[in-house]
Amino acid sequence: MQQIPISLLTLVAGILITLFSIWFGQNHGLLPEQASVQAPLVDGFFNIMVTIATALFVVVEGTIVIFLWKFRYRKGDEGDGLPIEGNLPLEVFWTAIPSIIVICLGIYSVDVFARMGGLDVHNHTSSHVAQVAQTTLVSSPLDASKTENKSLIGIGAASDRPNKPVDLTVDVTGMQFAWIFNYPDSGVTAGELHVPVGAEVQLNLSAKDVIHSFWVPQFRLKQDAIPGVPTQLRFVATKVGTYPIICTELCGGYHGSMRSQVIVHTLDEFESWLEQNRVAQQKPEQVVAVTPAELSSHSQKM
Ligand SMILES: [Cu+2]
Repeated sequence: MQQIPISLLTLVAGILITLFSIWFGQNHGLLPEQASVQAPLVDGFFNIMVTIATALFVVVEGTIVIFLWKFRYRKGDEGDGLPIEGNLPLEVFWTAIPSIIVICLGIYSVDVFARMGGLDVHNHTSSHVAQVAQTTLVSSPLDASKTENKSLIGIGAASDRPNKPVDLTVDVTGMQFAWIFNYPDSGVTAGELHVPVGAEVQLNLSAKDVIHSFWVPQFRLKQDAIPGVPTQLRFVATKVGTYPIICTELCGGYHGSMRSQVIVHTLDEFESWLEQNRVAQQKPEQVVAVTPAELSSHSQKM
């Protein structure tokens, strides 16, 4: 029987490994569900890395196993192994391939970052004359001064929606060991983040004591909250549901318990939640301040 040429075996193995890696890259099941418009972008990048890593793993580990078997000790073989020294073409080859892969991944990652809005961080707070905000409270100088955020760090408008106004602004404060969410347009403060599905949400992040990091795995978004340095995070939630908010910067002894939740509502649900909390949290002084003239003079002192 004739032997199968080694080049043909290599070709078939290459095709099988490629097909398996592509399949595994799409079906690894390592990530939680996608719940923001940014999530598919991040996952596309992650899946490509998993595909490449799978192929490398199978090739390297497979070669080790095959060679362990093929060049195993045979009875009576007491001689030395072949003295093999460097192989320049081979070394150039195995240096060039990873270099090209890493450069391509670098370019792709910057592209994903840009499409998520990482390169377009502006102060959008002036433009939040949005549907959601309108239903809650009249804009006032007090609100404007509160939402002032000159941050140029974070995630801004996604590149396919560069001029889309922000529908909802939330001031997020990180402190040892809790997140506080303040809705400047309605004066509501909460320990959990409530947002309407499909709305362009901007979080203005700050920290009271040490660096914290705001992370929602299902959104694939993460942003540091830094004392004295305002940061921002814009996102659009795509799925109604409750997702964890995790502090992902080691911030002290109870860092592990610094967790909250983001509740993504339908727009109707969100509006009734906001209205309920606005009424519940309204103090007598604030009721007096509804007169626009008084509001502007008071806001100077604050
Ligand atoms: Cu923290």
